[in-house]
Amino acid sequence: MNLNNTVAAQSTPVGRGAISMIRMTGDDAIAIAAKVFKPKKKSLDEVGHAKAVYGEFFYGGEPIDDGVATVYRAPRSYTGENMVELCCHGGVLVTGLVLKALYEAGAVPAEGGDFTKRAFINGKLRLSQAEAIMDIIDAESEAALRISGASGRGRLTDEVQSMYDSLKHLIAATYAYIDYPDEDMTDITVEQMKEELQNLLGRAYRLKESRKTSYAVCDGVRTVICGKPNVGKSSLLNLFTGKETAIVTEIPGTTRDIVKDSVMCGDVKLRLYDTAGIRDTDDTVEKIGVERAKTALSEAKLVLAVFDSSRPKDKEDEELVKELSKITCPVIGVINKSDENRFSSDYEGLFSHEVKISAKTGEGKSELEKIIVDLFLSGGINYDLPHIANDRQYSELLRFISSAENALQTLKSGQTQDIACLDLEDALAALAELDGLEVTDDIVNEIFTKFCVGK
Ligand SMILES: Nc1nc2c(ncn2[C@@H]2O[C@H](COP(=O)(O)OP(=O)(O)O)[C@@H](O)[C@H]2O)c(=O)[nH]1
Ligand SMILES: [Mg+2]
Repeated sequence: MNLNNTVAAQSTPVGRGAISMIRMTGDDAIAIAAKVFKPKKKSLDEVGHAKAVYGEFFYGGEPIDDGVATVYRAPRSYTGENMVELCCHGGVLVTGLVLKALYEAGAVPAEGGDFTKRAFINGKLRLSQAEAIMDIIDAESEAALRISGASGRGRLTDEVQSMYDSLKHLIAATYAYIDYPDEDMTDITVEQMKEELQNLLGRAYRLKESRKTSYAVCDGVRTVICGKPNVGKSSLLNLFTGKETAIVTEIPGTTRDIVKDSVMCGDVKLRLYDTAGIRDTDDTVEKIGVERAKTALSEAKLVLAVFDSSRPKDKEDEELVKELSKITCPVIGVINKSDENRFSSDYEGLFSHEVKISAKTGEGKSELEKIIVDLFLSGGINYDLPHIANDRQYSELLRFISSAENALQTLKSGQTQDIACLDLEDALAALAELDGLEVTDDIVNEIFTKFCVGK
């Protein structure tokens, strides 16, 4: 990426609003802004770091609006470069003209994530902090916000850096043993090395656990509602969402396409998939729906298997139970229509978790929510601990764990340390990549393209 140019973009959502904010970063940010924005009293060049001034915007030599400019000076700004934030009135036309004036004065349009990418490249942020900014924007619950907020402030960075430093120290000691096997060159013994490695692995296992929490709270659990037709799957979806998300009728086979929505269940975010009732059918459209339901089941992280307790269990129910026995994720038996319950005993004991519920009256909903929260956040959320936020970080962590375990095994079996060293080096590289100490351009680009323009 070219860091020599100065980029500008609208940071507030595009559309009519009270105020628009346009951001600019780069060497010439202040000089370019000075051509478009004239403060009432002094020139923009004289404005100090993190100071705001009132003034007028010009396009083609004519004043077009009035507003505020805030100046940030390198290296203390968000990006580490000179930056200006311009606030004008939030009209689509006026914002567009201010931007156009900036482009004509020498700025180029910023791409998604350019500001944060520059902050990362200029060493103002680590990769996990940059990723956390995206998660803060996307947070849908206070719990999600608290987890990403802590990472944004460097909670994960601090942990990874501290593990990195310890491991580096270990590697240096290992090299000293290799180079001077007969001399007492280091302050740590092989025994202490094993202990330290065990300690680092303990910290890594805790980080591994933390991904379960961030997955449940921030990403959301892919939850598939399944069952034969007419048992109340769509009614259950609607009970969760609190609105008529899916069509409910007494006609079997109403739902064909998968109907999706996200809801909070305590601090657990559920990404609900309401599916077509699984049954043998000659209806072409319904058949496709049943296929989609089966595919959704294979990708589920939680299954709500719904049964109709107003009717006796039949062959279709039994086939579903058989089908679900092959699934590895948790399955909760949802024994529905408790308001008309005559046959609920038919459905008891089919799964390790079950609940009697009425999607019609809402009875039993809180028990179902409790089961889900216990499954995914059993010990509650410890906000003091660092959290792994995404699959990219997680895969580097797993690489660290596997290499560090190999190294420990090598030391324990009494093999020479140069063998352990190869694994230790790989474990170190995994930590470096986890938080972007060393990371390829491709990965950086991939991460930042997911960002909004102007962030
Ligand atoms: N009495 C009673 N009827 C229900 C309940 N849940 C759903 N129903 C009814 O069962 C029928 C099928 O519901 P629906 O949600 O469309 O089932 P789906 O085919 O599994 O999605 C509708 O007539 C619903 O009103 C319940 O808890 N109690
Ligand atoms: Mg339905």
